[in-house]
Amino acid sequence: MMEGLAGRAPRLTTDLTALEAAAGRVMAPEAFAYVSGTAGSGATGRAGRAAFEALRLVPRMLRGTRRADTSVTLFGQRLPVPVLLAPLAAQQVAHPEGESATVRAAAATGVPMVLSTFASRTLEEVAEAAGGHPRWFQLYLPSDRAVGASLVRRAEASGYGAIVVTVDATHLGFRPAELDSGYSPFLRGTGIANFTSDPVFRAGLPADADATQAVLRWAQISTDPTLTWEDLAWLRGLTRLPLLVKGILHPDDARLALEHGADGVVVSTHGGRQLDGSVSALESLPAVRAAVGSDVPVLMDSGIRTGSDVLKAVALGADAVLYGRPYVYGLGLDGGRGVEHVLRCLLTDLALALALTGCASLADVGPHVLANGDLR
Ligand code: FMN
Repeated sequence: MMEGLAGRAPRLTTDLTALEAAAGRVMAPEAFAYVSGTAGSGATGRAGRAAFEALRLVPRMLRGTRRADTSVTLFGQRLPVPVLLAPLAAQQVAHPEGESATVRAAAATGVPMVLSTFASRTLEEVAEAAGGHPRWFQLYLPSDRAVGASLVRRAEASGYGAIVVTVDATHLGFRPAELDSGYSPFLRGTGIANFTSDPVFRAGLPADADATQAVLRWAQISTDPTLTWEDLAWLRGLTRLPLLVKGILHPDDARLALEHGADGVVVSTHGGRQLDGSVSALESLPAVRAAVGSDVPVLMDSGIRTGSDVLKAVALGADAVLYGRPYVYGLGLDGGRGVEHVLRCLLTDLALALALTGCASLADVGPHVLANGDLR
């Protein structure tokens, strides 16, 4: 970030609105529509941003902090920042290297990656590209449970540090931008690599199955609208890895997740891609935190764009956040270098936001950093 002061402009803009617009100019129109799209009227996507913008931080002065400590410990693992990359499917729509480029950028910045079940690279390929860098595996539990169990076993064998089971997309949201373009990366075979490489999935196909048959089988079994909390308990029995449930918005669902074996929850609207007109994740966060108590890890996503947003989420009870679309725009613009650029911007911005609110570390962040109309 000193380069700007040295008179060198960055290759990519540091302004996220401009970055999204630039990605829209270079990515294939249908790919950009897939990544940027939201459900229905877009109300949930807008509410996600509005919730952050409605909160105000109160700057504090002369605390003598040279550089704030942004580290956090989750499941016994120390992370340099309270940020992980959100699982975003089918990243080859943005760049041919897809998730392999993303994870290398994640490793360069110290930010762990949560890899989607519907990644365009296999979880083993991404593990190799990651080296020893920490990463978690996001699971959509397939209706063919044997395939689900196989995915979990492979994630364990490849060194993924947690399973994040996503529960808010057992029915896919109504997404006009995707519907109107008539485009699905998956139906073109992008985003099903973890299935076509899976021995249990392949055993369910005829020996001479072609790519179309694999896609059709994937479409039949890859998700399950009949899932219940008992299935979560079953999943709990499969693995000793930390288990998080992603897509929680009601405090009772957070309690149910813990009762059925979860170790943590992710408060999320799926980036506004599921229920149109939903409560925002940030609005739900304090109630979810209160429901699970202070010791259970609570993460959140949907609408995080700046360092101040991360701070606001932490102030309302999040231990860490998942960062979504902007890094895929970086990937579309400049591959792994673009992802790294976007992450470095966020991390610099977060360190500054901490310092400017007078916090020496994340432990100092609480509701008091937010203006509540009473500054006495
Ligand atoms: N969430 C999952 O749990 N699994 C996925 O495979 C997945 N794929 C996504 C693909 C795209 C293109 C987008 C935009 C989101 C996806 N999500 C998925 C949701 C993200 O993990 C995250 O909740 C969301 O992007 C956060 O919102 P934001 O990007 O506006 O910050």
